[in-house]
Amino acid sequence: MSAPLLTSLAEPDGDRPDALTVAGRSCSREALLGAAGAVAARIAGAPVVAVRATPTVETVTAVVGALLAGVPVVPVPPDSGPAERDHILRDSRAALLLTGPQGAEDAGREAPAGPAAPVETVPVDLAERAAWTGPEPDPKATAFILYTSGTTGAPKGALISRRAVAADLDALAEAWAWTAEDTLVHGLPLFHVHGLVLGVLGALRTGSRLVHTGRPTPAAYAAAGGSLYFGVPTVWHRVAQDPDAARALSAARLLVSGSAPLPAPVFRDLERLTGHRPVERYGMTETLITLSTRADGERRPGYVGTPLSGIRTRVAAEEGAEIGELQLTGPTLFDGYLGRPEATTGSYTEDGWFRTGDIAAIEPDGFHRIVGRASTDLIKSGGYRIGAGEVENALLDHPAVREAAVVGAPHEDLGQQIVAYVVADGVSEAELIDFVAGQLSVHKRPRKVRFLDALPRNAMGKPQKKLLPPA
Ligand code: MCA
Ligand code: AMP
Repeated sequence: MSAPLLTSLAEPDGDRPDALTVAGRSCSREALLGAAGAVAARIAGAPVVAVRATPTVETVTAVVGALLAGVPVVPVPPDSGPAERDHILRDSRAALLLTGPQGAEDAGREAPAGPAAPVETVPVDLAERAAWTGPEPDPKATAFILYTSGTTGAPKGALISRRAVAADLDALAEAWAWTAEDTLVHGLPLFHVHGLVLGVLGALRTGSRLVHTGRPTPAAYAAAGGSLYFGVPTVWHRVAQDPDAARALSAARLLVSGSAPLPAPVFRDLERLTGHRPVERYGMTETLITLSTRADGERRPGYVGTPLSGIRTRVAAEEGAEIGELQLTGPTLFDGYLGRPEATTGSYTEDGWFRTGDIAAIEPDGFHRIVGRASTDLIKSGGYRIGAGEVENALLDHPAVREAAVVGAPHEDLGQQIVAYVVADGVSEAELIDFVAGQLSVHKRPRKVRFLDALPRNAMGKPQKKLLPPA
């Protein structure tokens, strides 16, 4: 029989009532396992299940239940509008959508309209308990289908296997000396690799306590009293702007940044205020985390360290150049994009290395530096990956918009902010921002809209984003 993916649940610690805390609600591992067992019994045999990924104990229970039963999980961003949610549900063919109790989880948020795709909504009830006795699923089976943006078109579903998750979490535990003695704290969304795979499954595999703060605010991080903290650079920038909150993190063991480049000034501010040089690590939905600095090693501003155990990297540089596309292989790589064999093939070189699309350099001592992305049409804003094409298509769905070009403009807090250039009549900036926020996830909305008489185009009629006026 294979080893369990969620090691710590095999021997739940019933005496620790706060093994898991999400947005102020706690439960023991035993309670989590019981409630997840009831979910597993309810959905066993389904080909795939969607989870409305609010930051709640119910979401964790739903994900754990699906993993127990060996049913692949499709996390759905809780604020996604009809266009994005429908695409995810239809493309993944999820017939079941697990949700928390409506109301409690949506406090202060407008209730979204029911899903238009043909799915049955299954509420997760934490009071239900069942002992799950099914066998540990095949490590080669899919754990997650994670929807992620490309440069054009709608997001693609990356197939992440159970063994890739296990390999990545074990490599990270080794690099960060992450053990059951740790208390992990973060407040990241539960529909991406960072918050869900590392931030939830990592705790359940290593056995560390988890405090999910609901939102990743500096005050909540300061109050949580953890030993290990995860954040995207925007979160660390906000912590560094709040010296009292930052100083409260001095007692931690390790501060970890990832999902986007950590600006060197933020690295230095954190060191000055907390006494910690943050660990920076690099990853992608398709590869999980592949490079990191280490708990017992040097941490250098601007560098993402060395390959994790089992990962090999190379830089495909032009003759004489030191920078080029970062390519990699290893046990953490995905199994392709659901239903898109051509996109899957296109993401590998002929000799089988994954093409990250990131431009990198490798120093003689093996430290990696991410220089930027090959395509300007993939935007990173607040640590979220957003395809310019998806936002352009959403804008073009508005009846008043005739042309649209979307770019990521440098932004001190978000890294990049989404700026839309449109040719449109009789519509305001606020209306277009709300329109995109309503169709896609809220974080995909442009923060600024600029109105032009025409988009700059070349002789072939192709829009020239480089010639757009400054944001
Ligand atoms: C604002 N809001 C609106 C609108 N404007 N709602 C509807 N329509 C509008 N026009 C509301 C939002 O719903 C939200 O409400 C509130 O305003 C604040 O939203 P926003 O301003 O967008 O938040 P922010 O402050 O800019 O968010 C910063 C953040 C966030 C918290 C750092 O960007 C974040 O969570 N980033 C994490 C991304 C991440 O985890 N990436 C990992 C990808 P309310 O407050 O009610 O919600 S995995 C990855 O990259 C790889 C594998 C790796 O290496 O990790
Ligand atoms: P996603 O697929 O949302 O997981 O985004 C992956 C992308 O995030 C990578 O291709 C990089 O462009 C970026 N990224 C993640 N971590 C880092 C980092 N530490 N430094 C620079 N870029 C990063």
